[in-house]
Amino acid sequence: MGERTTLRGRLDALLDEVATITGDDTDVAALRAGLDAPLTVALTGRVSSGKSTLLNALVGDRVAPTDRTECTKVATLYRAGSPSRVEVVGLDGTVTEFPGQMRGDLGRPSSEIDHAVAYTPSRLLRDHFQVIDTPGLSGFTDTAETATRRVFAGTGSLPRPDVVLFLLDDVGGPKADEVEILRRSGASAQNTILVISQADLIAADNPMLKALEIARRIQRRFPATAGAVVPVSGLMAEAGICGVTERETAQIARRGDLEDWELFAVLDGSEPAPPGLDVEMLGRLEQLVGTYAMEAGGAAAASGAQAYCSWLQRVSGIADLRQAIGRRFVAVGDVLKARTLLADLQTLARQEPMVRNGSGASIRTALERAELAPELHRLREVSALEALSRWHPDSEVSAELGHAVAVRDPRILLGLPPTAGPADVDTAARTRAIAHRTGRGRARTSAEREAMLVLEQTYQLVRRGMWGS
Ligand SMILES: Nc1nc2c(ncn2[C@@H]2O[C@H](COP(=O)(O)OP(=O)(O)O)[C@@H](O)[C@H]2O)c(=O)[nH]1
Ligand SMILES: [Mg+2]
Repeated sequence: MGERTTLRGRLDALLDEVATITGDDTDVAALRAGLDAPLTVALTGRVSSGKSTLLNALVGDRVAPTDRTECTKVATLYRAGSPSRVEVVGLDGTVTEFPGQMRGDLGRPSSEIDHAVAYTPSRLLRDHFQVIDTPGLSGFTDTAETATRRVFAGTGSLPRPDVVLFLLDDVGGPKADEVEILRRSGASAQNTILVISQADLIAADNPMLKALEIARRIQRRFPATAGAVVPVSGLMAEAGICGVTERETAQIARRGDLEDWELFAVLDGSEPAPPGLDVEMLGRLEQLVGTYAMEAGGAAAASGAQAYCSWLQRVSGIADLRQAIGRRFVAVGDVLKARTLLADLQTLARQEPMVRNGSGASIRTALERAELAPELHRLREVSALEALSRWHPDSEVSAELGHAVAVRDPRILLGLPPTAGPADVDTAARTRAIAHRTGRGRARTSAEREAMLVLEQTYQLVRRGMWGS
């Protein structure tokens, strides 16, 4: 299989074509760089839902300022770079820069700022993803909706996210306004992960377990809105990853030695603190790890800081979130990037100079041709799967289409042993293709009919050796 037959190869050819049409390489070079860029993850949700805390946990460093009061006033892109510095991009296009980490005061009024870019020497950022932290949505008003839609669509100069983490801070799941915003913003199982944030606050007893039950319930209610619903305590993850000192851990262990009544008496000042207990430090720890992690983590803390930090990470749920992000990306990451590119090219084709000099129409023609190319068939598979999970989640072909999206080896697709030869693959693919062609008449919804059409094409491509990795 030559270069020509890969998704990336076809997208490169499309970009070459667009560069010829516009006679300008700079736009195209930026779009090509987007295909090579690490996955872009955006965090959105209400104010104080824990976005910045979770970002720090994902990045593995306290790079984003967090606060009880709203402090992230501008959308900020965190990407790998050294030394640490922040670029502030004004609405007027001017860029100012300061050394060090992101902070609340950016040296200009936030009303004049388009966005900021914070460069941080982080291995995770360099190798795996870049992250956009958005200002909180304060109540879901029209402006909030516009802001959320901009996150999904990619604001002017910020990259369009491949995956959006939508933080829910209410155990009831997305409220009506949030559901509406998600629906209208283009959230789907392929590009959205719902995060039950601050999961340690959900209940006094066993909050993480309860959060898991809630997550399952939400997943069943909104199969088409999110690819996963993951409960996470960003605070516990952040503390566990960024570290708690031995002295702090010793305080948590010491606290665990006390009876409840003793502790309350000490905290409200009616009893003097027993030897070795530092009430002031306990207060700070409450902010650092949260009440639940102090109460439930006493035993782990007794084994030292390292044991306590791994307990924090394990219980926080952050590994599940990382996995959910990774799974989306491994399965459909290149498809998401391809889609982002096509959307960006549509935008380019609509720009004023392009429309005026006729390049816009030529770009659109090139796009339409590319969209029909066999190399872009996976985009059609993912779109059909999205439509199916939205309109007909219990369809008989859901599992088969999901399988086609998730695997790359034709033999695995067809359930054949690794030893199966080309003739076996051809026979099995032919049978399936025919089944979908004849079965289409019995489809119960248009989403199901479309899915069967796409699957028939899938098997035809398998027969021509044009499907798979
Ligand atoms: N208990 C607990 N508190 C959290 C958690 N995540 C964030 N917080 C606290 O909630 C407040 C707002 O967090 P922040 O990350 O700044 O929210 P943002 O406005 O969405 O960026 C801060 O005081 C955090 O310490 C969490 O998982 N558990
Ligand atoms: Mg914030």
